[in-house]
Order: sequence, then C-alpha cells, then structure tokens
Amino acid sequence: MWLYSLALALILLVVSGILCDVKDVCVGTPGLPGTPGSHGLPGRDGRDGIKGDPGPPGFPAYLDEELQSTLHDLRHQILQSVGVLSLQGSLLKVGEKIFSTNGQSVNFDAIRETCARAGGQIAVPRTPEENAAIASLVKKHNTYAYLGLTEGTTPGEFNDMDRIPVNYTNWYPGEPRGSGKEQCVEMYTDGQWNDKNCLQYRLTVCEF
Ligand code: MAN
Ligand code: CA
Repeated sequence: MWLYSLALALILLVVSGILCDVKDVCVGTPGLPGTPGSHGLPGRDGRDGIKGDPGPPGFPAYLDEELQSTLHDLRHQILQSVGVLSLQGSLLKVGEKIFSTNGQSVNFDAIRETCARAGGQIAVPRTPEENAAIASLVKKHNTYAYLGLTEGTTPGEFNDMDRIPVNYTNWYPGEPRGSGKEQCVEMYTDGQWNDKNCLQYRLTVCEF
C-alpha cells in the first residue's frame, strides 16, 4: 500500500511540473518568452560589384536607319521653320549666318544683352553680302543700327566683340573720325558705317 502511495505522489509531482531532485531547490514552470527586441541600425554599404559584361557591338550611324530617319525629319522641320520665318521677314539667312531684329532701338550695351539672351550676338558684317542683309533691315525700319564693333586702344582701329581687328569694313567717306571719342559703329540706311558714341538708341540686329 505504501508503495502505491509513493507512486501516486510521484505521478502527481510530475503532472504538476514541480518534479525535482532531492538535492535541488524546487522551481516553477519557465515563464513565457519575452517580446522580440526592436530592429538594429542599418548596416554599411557593401563593396562595388564586379564589372558587367560588355554591351553588344555598335555600328556606324549611317547604317542606323532609325537615326537617319530622325535626322531627316529634323532637317525637314528646321528648313520648314526657316522658310516660314524668312517669308515673314523675321530672319535673313546669308550663308551659314542668320540675321534678325526685334525692331527695337536701344543703346549698344542693351543690344548686346538682348542678342546674348536670345542665344546670338550683336551683328557684325564680315562680307558685302552680310552688310547688305543688315542694311536691308536698317532700311526697312528706317533707323540706324549699331554693329558689333568697338574702337581698340589705337584710335581709328575697330575690333569685333572678341577684340579681333576686322578685315571687312564699309566706312562712309571720311569716317572713322571720332579718334577715340566715338567708340561704337552705326550703320546708315545705305549700309555705310560711321563711328559714333555708344549711348544713342539704335536698331537691335543680332546674328545667329
Ligand atoms: C556727327 C556724328 C559723327 C559723324 C559726323 C559726320 O558729328 O555723327 O560721328 O562723324 O556727324 O559729319
Ligand atoms: Ca563718326
């Protein structure tokens, strides 16, 4: 009977989870796990990867049909635009150069600024054809224009906006005679040039 009681006591101890050795202090069931900790800070960047494989071989642009067709379309559209603007008298094409005016008369510095803002420069005739083109704008607006020329350190010597002396000139007989006192150049309605002070209101003519 006592053996039966011992076995029953053991079973009860096992079931209640407080079975323990005679030497040990009896402990309860382990507690539930805690909630997970918060995430740590991100790690540093890794090293660069290995170089990729070379791309497919290219071929000359003239064999690229899509590129050629795009260039053809662009050329066509530019020629259309230049044609329309020429017809409207908004621009004058002379060789590679385009001259244009906004019809406004302002001083020399203001002309330079307006032309620069438009992506061009104050017009400088380099040939008789270019001079005639600018003169046609001057005649049309019946106002003198300033040209992109200024007097150098030597009186009577006129340079372009890069301070380079010019080859072509079309001075009115007797000009330039400002000898250091007239540092700009105006174009008369007949296309001839006169050195003049830079503070008059003259037609804005730009080249592109
Ligand atoms: C005025 C100015 C000068 C010009 C003479 C020509 O004095 O326009 O620049 O040289 O006229 O007579
Ligand atoms: Ca003069």
